[in-house]
Amino acid sequence: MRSSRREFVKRSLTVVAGTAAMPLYHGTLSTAEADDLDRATFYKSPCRFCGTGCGVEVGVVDGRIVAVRGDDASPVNAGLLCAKGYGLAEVLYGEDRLTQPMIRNSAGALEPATWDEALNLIASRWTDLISAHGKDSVALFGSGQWTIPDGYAGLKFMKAGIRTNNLEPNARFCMASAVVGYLKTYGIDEPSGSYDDLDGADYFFLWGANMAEMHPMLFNRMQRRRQADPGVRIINFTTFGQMTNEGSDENHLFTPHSDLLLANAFAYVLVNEGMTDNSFITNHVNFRSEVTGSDVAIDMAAYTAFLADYAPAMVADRIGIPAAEIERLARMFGDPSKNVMSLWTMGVNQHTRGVWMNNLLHNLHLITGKVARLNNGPLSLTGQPSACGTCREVGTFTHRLPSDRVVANAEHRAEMETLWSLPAGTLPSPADSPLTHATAMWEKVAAGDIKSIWVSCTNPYQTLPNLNKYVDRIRSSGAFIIVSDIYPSASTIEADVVLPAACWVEKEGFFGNTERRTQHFAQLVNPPGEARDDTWQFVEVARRMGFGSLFPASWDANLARNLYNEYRSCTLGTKHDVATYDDLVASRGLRWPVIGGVETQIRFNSTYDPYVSASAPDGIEFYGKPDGRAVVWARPYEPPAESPDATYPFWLCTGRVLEHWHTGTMTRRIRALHQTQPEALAYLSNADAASLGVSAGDMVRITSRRGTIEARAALECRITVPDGMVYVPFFDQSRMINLVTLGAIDPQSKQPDYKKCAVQIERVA
Ligand SMILES: Nc1nc2c(c(=O)[nH]1)N[C@H]1C(S)=C(S)[C@@H](COP(=O)(O)OP(=O)(O)OC[C@H]3O[C@@H](n4cnc5c(=O)[nH]c(N)nc54)[C@H](O)[C@@H]3O)O[C@H]1N2
Ligand SMILES: Nc1nc2c(c(=O)[nH]1)N[C@H]1C(S)=C(S)[C@@H](COP(=O)(O)OP(=O)(O)OC[C@H]3O[C@@H](n4cnc5c(=O)[nH]c(N)nc54)[C@H](O)[C@@H]3O)O[C@H]1N2
Ligand code: SF4
Ligand SMILES: [Mo]
Repeated sequence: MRSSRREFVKRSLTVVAGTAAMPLYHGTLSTAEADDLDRATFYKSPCRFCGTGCGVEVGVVDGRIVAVRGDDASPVNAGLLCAKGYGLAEVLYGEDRLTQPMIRNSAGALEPATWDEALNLIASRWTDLISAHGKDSVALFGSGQWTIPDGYAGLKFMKAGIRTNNLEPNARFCMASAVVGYLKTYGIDEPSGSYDDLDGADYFFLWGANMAEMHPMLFNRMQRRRQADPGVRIINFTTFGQMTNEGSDENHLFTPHSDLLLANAFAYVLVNEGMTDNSFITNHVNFRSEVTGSDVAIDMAAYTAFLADYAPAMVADRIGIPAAEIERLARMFGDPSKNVMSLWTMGVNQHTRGVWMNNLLHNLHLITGKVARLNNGPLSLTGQPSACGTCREVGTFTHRLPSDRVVANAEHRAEMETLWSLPAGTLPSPADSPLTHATAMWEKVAAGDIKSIWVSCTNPYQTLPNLNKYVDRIRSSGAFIIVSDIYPSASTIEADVVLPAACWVEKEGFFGNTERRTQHFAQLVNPPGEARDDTWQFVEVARRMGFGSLFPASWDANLARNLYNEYRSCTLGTKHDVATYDDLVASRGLRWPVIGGVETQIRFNSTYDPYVSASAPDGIEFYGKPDGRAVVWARPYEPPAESPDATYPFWLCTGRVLEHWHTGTMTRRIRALHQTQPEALAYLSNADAASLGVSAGDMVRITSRRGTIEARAALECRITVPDGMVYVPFFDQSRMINLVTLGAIDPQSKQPDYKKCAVQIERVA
């Protein structure tokens, strides 16, 4: 009975997408017998996977999830889901779920333990370390896959309890450049517009985003827009061919890292051909330059002079796109009769000048007035389901506090101390506890300065760049490693304590997606065995360390809800006001700022946004900046940290494929997805393969100055790379490409560049 129930039965799944390259489905995918499915009760939840934040309906029978379908009532996806969304139920039911805490014994083996033993051990080790080495000897490394209460509890525990700034998320590797980009340009994080703009824009420019595979639902909305209006165009700038190419009208391959030239060349054309919106510029824009760390005001004339180096004819060869094409595309962008969106993801953010590249894209919209207006705007796509809601809005970074408050600002710390009823001076300033971004934090662990780190809902032993720099040194440093996960992973292997976590709808939670939408989900099923949610884990250790007053016992019956309510109080009046608990339970999410229960579709525009002052010229005010004006930044080209040379002649680009989520811990347990992509391949061009003597399926060795791996070669298939490049996804624990990647970071956002480094390739004999 049980095993037949587990058989994967397809029920009326209809492919509805615009292109074969990017299937979206409508229907119910169920593991249940027909009778059982009839008995299922369906509950709403946001999807566990990507930052799109699709609404799913989860069918439960006898305490088990038996079906998943798209939520017709969700304004994000209107009933459709991608293949990962349909795999959600299987994520919970892999045979090797972690169900019991484990502690490494003196013989070096992980041994089952009780929660009390595990939590007491963590609390006593951390208390001892803090008294011997100070509060900055411990650290918490979290995740954009944390719920809002997980992140809020983790932040309060570390900053208000332990009083250390040693808190960072994996989101540092993901959208730190986008955050600093928004802050530098608008003075406030996250986009002005929303997904609604996808339904009305005329031209979509993709600047380094494989949307068909990574944000399939949003690509589908663009396809629907394109089908409805023959004038719509999708222009895909990319460094290699992927599924997104098939759904785009134009694909333009550019040289890695030359995007800085390309965006400035666009600006050159717009400015020099009079395609700028001068009244928008006069009313809403300042020009600044921050080339060598000195941030200075400039004017339009100086900006125009700066752009002189970026005439298409002068830079086209280095970009790899003909000058006439760049001019044609820039004119499309500037056409005053067209609504234009820019979209980008890791191509732009994982970049040693990711912040600059973000600013350059905002520039194009500001000089043409195509921002803060319906169907227009730059939209940075977020990767993880709550990178926005948890990491950015709650502020689970070393330097941040809730709602764009920062640790370095004494007033912000004081506001949080008041909200949390803490004595003045409780929250550590950067002088009390240094700000340590993610890769620097791991360097401190490797160097023995941080003596213990708690890894929660992330898998850094597979995803940190340049892993060889860290792993052996961490082992010999003797650091005490705590890992909370739902499955065994590259990180749990290294742990001294493993904590089994409850996943997604095994707990109550809240996620915040790319378009500022906060969404609630209820606990629908029990976690397996003794697994417990991350919030509970933090609260329990905090209490055992004497910080119980931060998390009153009276909250316990509704811990997530109480934490959310307290978090909400930190957002009120900050222009980040999130919705009430009840409104979230009753709705399919609401986009902040939410004032009087009403969400905000477009920020900075008085038609939609109550924070815009009545006197704002033409109803637009970039209120994140004191003078209400956004900044157009002069940002020059700067070469990448490493480029191919005679010894390491290939570009290595790394990233994802449709079927897998990051390190594959979840998607490798979704049978259909795992079977489609069982191992990570090394994608090569035919010409390079021929000159290397490599055929499809041969093993190749990929070596950089930092490390080496072997992988099977793939040629001319779904992913096509230009000559001189190899692409390797990072989902496969047996093909750890981060042994090879570069650790270089953007000096402003501290985000690593995983998209380019130099490697040599040889056939494995
Ligand atoms: N199926 C699936 N979906 C996911 C995820 C997943 O693991 N699997 N993860 C989610 C997360 S957390 C994230 S961050 C997103 C990632 O989403 P994406 O960023 O779309 O995906 P990646 O594979 O990381 O990056 C591939 C892109 O990088 C661009 N690129 C490479 N080099 C350069 C360059 O020098 N400049 C520019 N401008 N672009 C360049 C390529 O052109 C390509 O479009 O996906 C989210 N969605
Ligand atoms: N080479 C290369 N490396 C990259 C990137 C790249 O493009 N190229 N991209 C970077 C980016 S953008 C990102 S976002 C990171 C992602 O990097 P990671 O966050 O390290 O990767 P995930 O596989 O998402 O790890 C999440 C872990 O949490 C576990 N988990 C799932 N649900 C729960 C839960 O509810 N609680 C707990 N405690 N655990 C849970 C999963 O099993 C998994 O092991 O990778 C970065 N690394
Ligand atoms: S597009 Fe993203 S949020 Fe939507 S179903 Fe797919 S993985 Fe889930
Ligand atoms: Mo990400």
